[in-house]
Amino acid sequence: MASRAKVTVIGAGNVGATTAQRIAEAGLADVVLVDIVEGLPQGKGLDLAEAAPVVGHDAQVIGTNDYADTAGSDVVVVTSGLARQPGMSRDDLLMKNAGIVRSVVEAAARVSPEAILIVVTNPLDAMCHVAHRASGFPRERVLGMAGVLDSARFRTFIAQELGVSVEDVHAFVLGGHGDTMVPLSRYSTVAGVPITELLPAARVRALEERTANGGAEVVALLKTGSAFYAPAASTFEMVDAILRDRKRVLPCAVLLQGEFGVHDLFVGVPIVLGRGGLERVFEIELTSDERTAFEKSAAAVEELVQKLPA
Ligand code: NAI
Ligand code: 2OP
Repeated sequence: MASRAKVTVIGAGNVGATTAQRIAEAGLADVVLVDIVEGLPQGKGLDLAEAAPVVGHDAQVIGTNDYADTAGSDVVVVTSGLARQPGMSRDDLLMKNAGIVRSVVEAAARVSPEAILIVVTNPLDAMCHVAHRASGFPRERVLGMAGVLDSARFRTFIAQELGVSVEDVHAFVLGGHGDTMVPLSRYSTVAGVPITELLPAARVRALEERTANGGAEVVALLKTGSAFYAPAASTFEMVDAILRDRKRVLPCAVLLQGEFGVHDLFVGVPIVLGRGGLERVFEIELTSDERTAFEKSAAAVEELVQKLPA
């Protein structure tokens, strides 16, 4: 009988621990939770393992500070990083998280050379570049999670606006994970009908803007942290698509090599996601306005990437 898959989640904070919980409770894979803080991943890992008899799953969950325990992972999720502190500029955060992502990816890739990496740490698209370089993995095995989350937010707002089930709402948000993200309303549908045919243009615009501010809206409410339930659910969806080879069409940050007219830059686009990771970039036609917005978003990512140390 085949053994369960193994997923390492680096960073046992809000997003990491909640992602570990989802993976284990779905019985999808054994989970190794890693953090730099001693005791934190061990404590959360033990707590999650002790929930198993009640939840009714057999996945193993452990916590560790030692990358040896992560060896042979099928998927490695990177959530380790700092939140922006008062007095810290965006660039300070970029440099600090780049250092963290580089070191954890180097350590994890050394012992799991065949793993697929899912990067979550912000600034997302720039951190994908760091992970790609640090791992030396091919682009098929380095993916960023943001588009699934941003699209989930857009779907939520559309469903609430129209009073319909979220299940019947599909949406695509492309571009970088930031203010310049590109919610594609023309491709966002309720039971196959584009929302541009169901809502006045001003309402569509308002939903797009709320989506682009979705992360900030939660931060403003929480005050001491950022969103983690929807980010963890979105990361889980990617892990599930990979381990169960589902060929899901999901917006993910991937290294574009000419697709959508972009070269050597991680940006969010729809892809076919399966056991091979990025199996195909799912190219769609953009209008000239959509293309302009996408190019602006890609330029914002490029600006951050240029600031990264070589
Ligand atoms: P958190 O602060 O709760 O957890 C971060 C964890 O990383 C902490 O436990 C910390 O000890 C750990 N850590 C720091 N340096 C480390 C190292 N060198 N090795 C191992 N662990 C280390 O933060 P949260 O809420 O879990 O967010 C994590 C990251 O994910 C942040 O950068 C956040 O901005 C980002 N994020 C990205 C989203 C996206 O859509 N891509 C959505 C939500 C969060
Ligand atoms: C979010 O969108 C903080 O990137 C994070 O919630």
